[in-house]
Amino acid sequence: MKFALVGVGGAGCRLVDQILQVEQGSDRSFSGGNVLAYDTDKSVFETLDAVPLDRHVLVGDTHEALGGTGTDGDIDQAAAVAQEDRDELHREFDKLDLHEMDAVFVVAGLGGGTGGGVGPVIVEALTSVSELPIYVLGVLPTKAENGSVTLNAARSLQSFVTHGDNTILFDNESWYDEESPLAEQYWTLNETIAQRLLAVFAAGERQSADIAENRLDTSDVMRIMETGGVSTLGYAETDVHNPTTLFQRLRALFRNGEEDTTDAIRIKALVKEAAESELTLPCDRSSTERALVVLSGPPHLCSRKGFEKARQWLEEETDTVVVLAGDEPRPTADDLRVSVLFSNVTTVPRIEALKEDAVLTETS
Ligand SMILES: Nc1nc2c(ncn2[C@@H]2O[C@H](COP(=O)(O)OP(=O)(O)OP(=O)(O)O)[C@@H](O)[C@H]2O)c(=O)[nH]1
Ligand SMILES: [Mg+2]
Repeated sequence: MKFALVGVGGAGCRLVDQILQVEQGSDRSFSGGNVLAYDTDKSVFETLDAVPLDRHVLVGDTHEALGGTGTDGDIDQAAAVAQEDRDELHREFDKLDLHEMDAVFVVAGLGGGTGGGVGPVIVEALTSVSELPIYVLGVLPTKAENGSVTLNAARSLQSFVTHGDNTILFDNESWYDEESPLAEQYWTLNETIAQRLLAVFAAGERQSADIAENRLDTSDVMRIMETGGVSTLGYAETDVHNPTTLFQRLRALFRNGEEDTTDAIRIKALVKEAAESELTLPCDRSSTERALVVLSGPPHLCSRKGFEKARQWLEEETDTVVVLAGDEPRPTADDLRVSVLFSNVTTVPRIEALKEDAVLTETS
């Protein structure tokens, strides 16, 4: 899938930069450089390595209260400034070649003043100028952050889900290490987020792609995402032996049914591992509306039989009839990777807790 990336606020800009770095270091082309980075704090732009200068958009610098130094968590002020400067913010969309894209990802930290306040305004604006699905990649804060961060996250989550076509969440709380400061872990956390997002949404965008047996179509991914609501990603990988000599390849090609069955069992086990892995947003998997499985690895392992078994298992496990699967063959790979997207999950303890904490903060 081809998608434009629009980062908003510190977390959003850093994540877009991280994803772009991965793209530039790979043989994939998914954003093709169609990126924008919006922030009210100009110091963030200095920390970006991959997003080019002409894509840095400073928001609200002419407003006295902001002046290019950020909102300090003030979500209302950020939203008001974004509404006022709407036309200027929209003009930047012209830099994106949206005709070449399948979707747009707006990326933001939901607890931030800028991410949570300016982010939804940008999502809304994009939906009004483009027919493309506008997806959100959002980061939830940790419990240890102050009350206003929680309140921002609870409020902005509601706006993002209302205006965006689907919101994929990553929960810092379940991924960060309490023993060290959160900000020191941003890079590691962002690496995980980028890896998981790209394993699903950039599959099939390899320039030297082989013909896949069960090709993952962009329309399949979009169909899964069509549910709206909140979504989460799982991932698992394992090392495999990839036959590289001609003899080994021929043997793999003409192998008997027994080996095929072994592969099918392996694939099913790995899909199970991915589905039961720590999700970007922990949830009750059976509350998902639709699911997608992406298998990436040596072509001989992307067997149809394995796929069907894995798909059936997931169908039973999540109690949903809409489970799609696709593969991404990587001829020289010596690992097998499985990614799972659970779309529109509705039993999410972290979101319930966030809402309760927000009510407590508001009333205290
Ligand atoms: N995973 C991850 N989380 C981040 C990162 N930066 C910030 N966060 C989280 O996102 C929340 C919002 O932080 P920022 O994105 O810096 O805030 P902002 O959108 O710039 O908003 P203001 O600075 O308040 O105007 C924080 O409370 C953290 O929980 C990051 O790089 N990675
Ligand atoms: Mg900031």
